[in-house]
Amino acid sequence: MLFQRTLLSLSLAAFSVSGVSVNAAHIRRSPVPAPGLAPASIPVPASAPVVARQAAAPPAPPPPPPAKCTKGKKLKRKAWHTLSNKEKKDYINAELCLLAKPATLGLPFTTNRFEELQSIHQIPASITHGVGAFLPYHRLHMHAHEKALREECGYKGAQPRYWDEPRDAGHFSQSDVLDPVTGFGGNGTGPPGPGTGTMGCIQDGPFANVVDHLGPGYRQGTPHCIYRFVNDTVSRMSGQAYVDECMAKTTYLDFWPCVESAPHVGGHGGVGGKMLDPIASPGDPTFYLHHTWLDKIFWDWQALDLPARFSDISGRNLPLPPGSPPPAGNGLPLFLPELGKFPPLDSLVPPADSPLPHGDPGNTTTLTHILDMMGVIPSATIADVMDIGGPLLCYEYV
Ligand SMILES: *[C@@H]1O[C@H](CO)[C@@H](O)[C@H](O)[C@H]1NC(C)=O
Ligand SMILES: *[C@@H]1O[C@H](CO)[C@@H](O)[C@H](O)[C@H]1NC(C)=O
Ligand SMILES: *[C@@H]1O[C@H](CO)[C@@H](O)[C@H](O)[C@H]1NC(C)=O
Ligand SMILES: [Cu+2]
Repeated sequence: MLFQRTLLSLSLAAFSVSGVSVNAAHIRRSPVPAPGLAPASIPVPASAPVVARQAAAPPAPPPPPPAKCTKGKKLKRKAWHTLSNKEKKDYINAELCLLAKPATLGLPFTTNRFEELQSIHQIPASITHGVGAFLPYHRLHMHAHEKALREECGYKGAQPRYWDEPRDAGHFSQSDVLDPVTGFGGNGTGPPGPGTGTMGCIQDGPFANVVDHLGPGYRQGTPHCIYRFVNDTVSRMSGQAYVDECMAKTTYLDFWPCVESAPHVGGHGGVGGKMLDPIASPGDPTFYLHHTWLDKIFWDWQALDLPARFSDISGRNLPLPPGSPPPAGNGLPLFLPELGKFPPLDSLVPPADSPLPHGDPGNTTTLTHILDMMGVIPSATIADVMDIGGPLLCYEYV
């Protein structure tokens, strides 16, 4: 039991922070102002080129407010297994299109649009996991991915489909999601690629030849394949009993750690490999199906008590130190993936210039907390994403 607890806290605290400091370049890039919170430590270059550019150019007009979300405009997010083969193909082709589009934002070591979406998960990972912003951050990240598929790759379908994981819990290896023909390819049965340790590269499906430049962990610039290590036992933690355990929580403070532990780890560890990398896992496109399912759980929970749960947000802003005790469960067994072999533990230490949270008055996550999308889409506050039927997001689960 002690062993299991240590592992769970590792799997959660893989995200833990040690010695973060403000990344000034990253904050300057943020289009959302943080009133009164601009860190005094941002270095001003001697030649002050930023100031000079600002003086020459007229101030940019504020972006127009998002249009009202009406019932007819809501994008309908459906479960993957309910799609026709044509719908599945359209989604996968749009993902391949993101992989083929060049990167333009200057995010380190990114070569394409898909990696830019991965990068905005990797860079701030220490302030988006093990903290109150975990669910709102991933909600906006799913939306950024959806917007890119639709607006840049001609995807017409209603957005990131979700993986109805309780249906496949305990037998992920048989899931439609991992189908080699109509899905994302199967287990990593091939030889390990360079920099992947012992994890096998995926051999079939549309993503078998993808080369990813981000990860393991916070490492960058080490090209590798998508590797997987499907573990059906670990996938049991995506089962309905684990979801129900979270749905019964009555406050966000109890709800988010519940979701972040069993159902979250069930999907990441059930697929394994790249997906088990808490920092760089968006390098496996199944990440978006998994986190869209977690977002549905978040919304289903909010919908149990509206309007109160449009504003129920809390939690710490910085994760607990590694080795801290995991959140208390209610006795459901945990089937934790074997950690330590992959990703290498030293790749999970955040770099010293990792961003710090901003937008909150203190150390607790609030509605004014800023979710920084680093230029992939405009940044937003947690308040902006609490209602999936609000003007910014405008989608529903069907
Ligand atoms: C996935 O592949 C690995 C070997 O690469 C194997 O050890 C593991 O059992 C496989 N998973 C399943 C569910 O078959
Ligand atoms: C799958 O995970 C379980 C639970 O951690 C572990 O006991 C088992 O050895 C793993 N299976 C493989 C093939 O690694
Ligand atoms: C936030 O936490 C830091 C580090 O624990 C502490 O130094 C600081 O005083 C706290 N700030 C507030 C407003 O509580
Ligand atoms: Cu994440």
